Amino acid sequence: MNSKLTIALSKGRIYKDTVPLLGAVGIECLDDPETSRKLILDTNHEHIKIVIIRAADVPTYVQYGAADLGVAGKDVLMEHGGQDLYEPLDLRIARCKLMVAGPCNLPPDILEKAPGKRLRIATKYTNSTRDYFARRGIQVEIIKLYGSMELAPLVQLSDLIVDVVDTGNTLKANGLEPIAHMADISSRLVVNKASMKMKHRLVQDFLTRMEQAVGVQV
Ligand code: PRT
Ligand code: MG
Repeated sequence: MNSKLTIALSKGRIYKDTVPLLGAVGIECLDDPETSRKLILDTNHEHIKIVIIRAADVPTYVQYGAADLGVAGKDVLMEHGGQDLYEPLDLRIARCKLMVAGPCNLPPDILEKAPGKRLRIATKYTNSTRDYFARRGIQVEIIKLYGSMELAPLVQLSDLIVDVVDTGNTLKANGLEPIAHMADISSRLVVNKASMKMKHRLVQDFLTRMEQAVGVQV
């Protein structure tokens, strides 16, 4: 039986919030991704490695089995579609909300009242945005961006944006406000389907201990 485990994490929020949970199950990183340039990090367990990748790439690495496990935001998982992944555990970290937002001076019923033209929406969450508006029968034009969505309405690139919001300070600082709540977001532990079968004992043991760590955390 293959007894190695690879866990995919992204730098920043997710790494910062996952480290205490891993610590609670006895796994410690021997390198700090914020200061090291290494992309494969050793841990205090010879057979457990951590790979550091972009947040949006975590589901892809786990889907293809390049990592057995990963931690990804629900926003990223909804966008990916979740093919070939199990999503067994809500880690309740990196919480935020996926929201439609726009300039503060817009009429509050902007979404219900068709403004006579298609609303333009700038976002990196194109799939979630398309689904959300299609389910409500609202015609929109979606403009794909890779970041700094808050800028788009300020320079008339779009009428609205769809983005994750935590404190709302970034919206406020740019004269924007939330218009509709699309989903509550937190990060999930995802597992490759083949790893779940082939490394069942190892993965199941890890999951059980992580579940306990999450229980203690809340
Ligand atoms: O940054 P990079 O382009 O590499 O990738 P990423 O933005 O996908 O990664 P990262 O690390 O920024 O976010 C990882 C995950 O954290 C996301 O997929 C979400 O699930 C979750 N998360 C939680 C957030 C936030 N809170 C959050 N506030 N992701 C992003 N933000 C952004 C927000 O969009 C705003 O621009 O942070 C900014 C500050 O937010 P406010 O509302 O507190 O001002
Ligand atoms: Mg970011």
